[in-house]
Amino acid sequence: AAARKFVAGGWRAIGTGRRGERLKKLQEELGDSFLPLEVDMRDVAALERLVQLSRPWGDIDLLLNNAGLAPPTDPLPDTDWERIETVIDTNVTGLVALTRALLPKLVERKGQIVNLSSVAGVYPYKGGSVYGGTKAFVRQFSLDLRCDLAGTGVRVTSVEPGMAETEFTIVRTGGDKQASDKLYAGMNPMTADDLADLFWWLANLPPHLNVNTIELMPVSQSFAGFTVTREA
Ligand code: 8X3
Repeated sequence: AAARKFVAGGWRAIGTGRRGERLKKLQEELGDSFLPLEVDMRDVAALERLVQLSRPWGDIDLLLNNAGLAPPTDPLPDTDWERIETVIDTNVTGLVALTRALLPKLVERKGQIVNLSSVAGVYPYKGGSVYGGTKAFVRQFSLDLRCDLAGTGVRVTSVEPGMAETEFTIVRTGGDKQASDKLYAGMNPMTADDLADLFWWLANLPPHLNVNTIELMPVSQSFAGFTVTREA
């Protein structure tokens, strides 16, 4: 959705992901303004090679760190280590590695970094320990990065969305489309396009403005308070 939005607005966009076929399809739709790159966020060496991109693709004005996923909401001891590791490698290690690799280019262009955190990084919920932990990392990483970037003109924002109906829950549940449909049924969740509009807004703010964090939810999602346990 973000690639569509930015290309429609006259930008060039590089789309990275593991599923090359999908990226190729998007290129057929978007044309020469879109460069598909098959990359796995868990492959740090491949991320570091992105710095070799030549012009015009190597002139990077905006890094949208969107890749991320959640493990199932099972209690921690019941969750496979492999799934936990994939989440940490993608949401934390991959995001830091890619940001680190592209920073010199972003500094050169006085660019912008938009990191996808989550409301789960601020508000705890049952089964969210690893996911929420990674997203709290993304939020704090974004804020601290601003200290390193003082004087460079590079902007950094932590975007913290609540429920958006994308593939997020299908991935979290290990491919259970019915569970995903049930979760979002009748609650009017945010969409990928809502988020793309937000990214577009952030990218078009005057260069002297930095939105540090921005949190958004669908109106139908709110808070459930604390759990209190009592002795019988
Ligand atoms: C996911 C947000 O509210 O679906 O980042 O857990 S929520």
